[in-house]
Amino acid sequence: MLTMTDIVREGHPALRKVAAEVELPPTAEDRETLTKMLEFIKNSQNPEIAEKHQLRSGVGLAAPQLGVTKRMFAMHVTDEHDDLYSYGFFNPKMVSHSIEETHLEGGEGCLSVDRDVPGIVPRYKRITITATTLENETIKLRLRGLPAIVFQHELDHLNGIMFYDRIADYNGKFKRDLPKL
Ligand code: K1U
Ligand code: NI
Repeated sequence: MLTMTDIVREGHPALRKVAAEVELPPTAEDRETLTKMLEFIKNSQNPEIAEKHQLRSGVGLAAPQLGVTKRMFAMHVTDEHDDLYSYGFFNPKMVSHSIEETHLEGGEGCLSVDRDVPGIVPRYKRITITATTLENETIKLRLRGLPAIVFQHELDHLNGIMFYDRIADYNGKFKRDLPKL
């Protein structure tokens, strides 16, 4: 099973690369990696397993976070209706999005970032995505709320983008708008 020692941290070059498309159908090795990533997320949300193996709780994990620069990620998250979005995705794409944006009030975190980075991370409120699943199905899904935010955070990892790259610098804008003394 994967543990926190398998996850690379800020400064690792894999987190800043644009990941390569996964050749489909995926190899047994790629399927195994993605299956383990989904298992890690589930384990991290199980208090007994998380405590035993010292796992930080997470709702998603992207292959570059393991140092593997391939376009695949896992997410395991429920929405406000308690509907579960549990997927391993190969070559995920966001095909359209709302104009309207949203954000998590408390900001975002990342399993590859061992520090608190406060700030609002703007995300699209509703997105339509396509991907090939671990079950080898090509799917098209509409996501909103937390599952949409998690999808965008993980997709960013495949493009070398960290959540804090997107933090709106409201304070800086405010300062620039003030007249000079
Ligand atoms: O990609 C990662 O490092 C995992 C990360 C994903 C994520 C965090 C915040 C917003 C969107 C996506 C985490 O899972 S951080 C910790 C976490 O468990 C969590 C975050 C938001 C809501 C609920 C839990
Ligand atoms: Ni992250």
